[in-house]
Amino acid sequence: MPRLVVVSNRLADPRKTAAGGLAVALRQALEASGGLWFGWSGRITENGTPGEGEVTRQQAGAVQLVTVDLSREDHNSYYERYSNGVLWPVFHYRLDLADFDANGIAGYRRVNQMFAHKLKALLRPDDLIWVHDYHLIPLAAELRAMGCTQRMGFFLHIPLPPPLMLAALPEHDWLVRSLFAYDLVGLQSETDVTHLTRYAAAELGAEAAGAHGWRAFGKTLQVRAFPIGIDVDEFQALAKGRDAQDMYEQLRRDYARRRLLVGVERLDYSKGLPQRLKTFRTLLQNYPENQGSATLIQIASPSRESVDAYAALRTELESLSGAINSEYGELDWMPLRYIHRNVARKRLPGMYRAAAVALVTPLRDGMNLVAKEYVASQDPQDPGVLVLSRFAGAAEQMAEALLVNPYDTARTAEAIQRALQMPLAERQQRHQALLARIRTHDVHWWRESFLNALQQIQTSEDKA
Ligand code: GDG
Repeated sequence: MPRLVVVSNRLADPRKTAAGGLAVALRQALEASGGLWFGWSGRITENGTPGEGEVTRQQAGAVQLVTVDLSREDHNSYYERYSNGVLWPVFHYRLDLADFDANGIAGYRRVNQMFAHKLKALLRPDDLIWVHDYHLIPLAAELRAMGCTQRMGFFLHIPLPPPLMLAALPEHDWLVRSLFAYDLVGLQSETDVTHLTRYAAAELGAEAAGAHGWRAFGKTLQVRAFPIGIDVDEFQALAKGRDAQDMYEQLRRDYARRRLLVGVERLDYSKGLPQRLKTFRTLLQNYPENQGSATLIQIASPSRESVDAYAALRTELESLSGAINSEYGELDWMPLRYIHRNVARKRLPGMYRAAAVALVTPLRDGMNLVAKEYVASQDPQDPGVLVLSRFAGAAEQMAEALLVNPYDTARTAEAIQRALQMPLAERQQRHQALLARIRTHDVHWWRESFLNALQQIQTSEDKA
């Protein structure tokens, strides 16, 4: 195998055991090829010059970690204003939340150029380059402009919106054109693939070229779905650990006479949290037998707090959870435990296992790994039920979950009620089918399928 070069905005330190499945999977591939992982260091230099950043090199076993610092101005424009203030909302179908006037695009291009420049100096002719996520869409185009002909693949972790919505981005043409500098673009779902290829045909005049191939302005690109998975074995091992067991036993004790529901995510407007809390209130209202019993533990870990839309969401959630608890709470029971803090990863499987129902109801999500983690954590003899939004990429693979429209609070509440009352045999059947699928399509399968597809593409003579 050629040397693998992974580029992502942030690096997960592969030496830390708290790293998640994705970091573990990438580390294994990087170790096997003596690879290089390149990205932002996480450091911001207050008075740094835009477009310049100090490079740090570290060795972690067989893997070389190379990171670049960002100036305050670059961080602000590339990361906050453009990546998180424009691309994230548009790609999650939230044109209303995108700040198109924030002028981050110049910084976005500048940082991609700087990364390309620094990375080029480290590349070998036969490297395999794998770029991750929306922060770095134009990276390959910048590398090609500098004469790099290595094979390059890109994986988008977030959804790709329908063509007309993508076209709302002032820079849509430039952005999608720059994807054609890659040899392979991987997306989370078939829906995303359809959106990108329809956009390319309609807006760029691209034509189909063989299986998965699209050709425009003399360049050929393969576009395919590679739904990301979790490391099922690693997660199940975590579930057997002391921390997860303690969490499980404590929750089972505390809620022995009650039904536990759980939701876990970063506090983000794509995750449908206000709708979820309203749905939970509807459940208590429409099915009053749940009063005094059903308890939702909602973890919303802090995320991107400097972006305005996130601060507003936080206020809305605090007010909603206060209202639900004061309306329905009893002296000995509070319906909602809303926690705006990070929970240790080692404890998560215990919490998942103790919950009769998981609510994974994003308004739009690339994949959603929590849905898969919940399934992996269950006791196959007595599994809980997954209530999953049809708008999560995971829904394409997880049809045995109860699929819901999170905007429809009454019917989602009905689905939750059904989940709470589901007979054991049906729960077992659904869980067995889901577990089998997330096992075959785990994170290792994802990595290997992407890298095999990339390696099989002929070298990129038409790219430079
Ligand atoms: C992007 C895409 C796609 C959450 N809260 C805590 C915590 N988490 C962990 C979960 C899970 C991960 O974070 C979240 O993964 P998701 O897939 O749900 O969502 P994003 O962060 O938005 O990720 C998404 C993913 O990329 C991969 O391609 O699936 O669609 O948006 O692992 O367990 N972990 C800990 N404490 C928390 O409080 N320790």
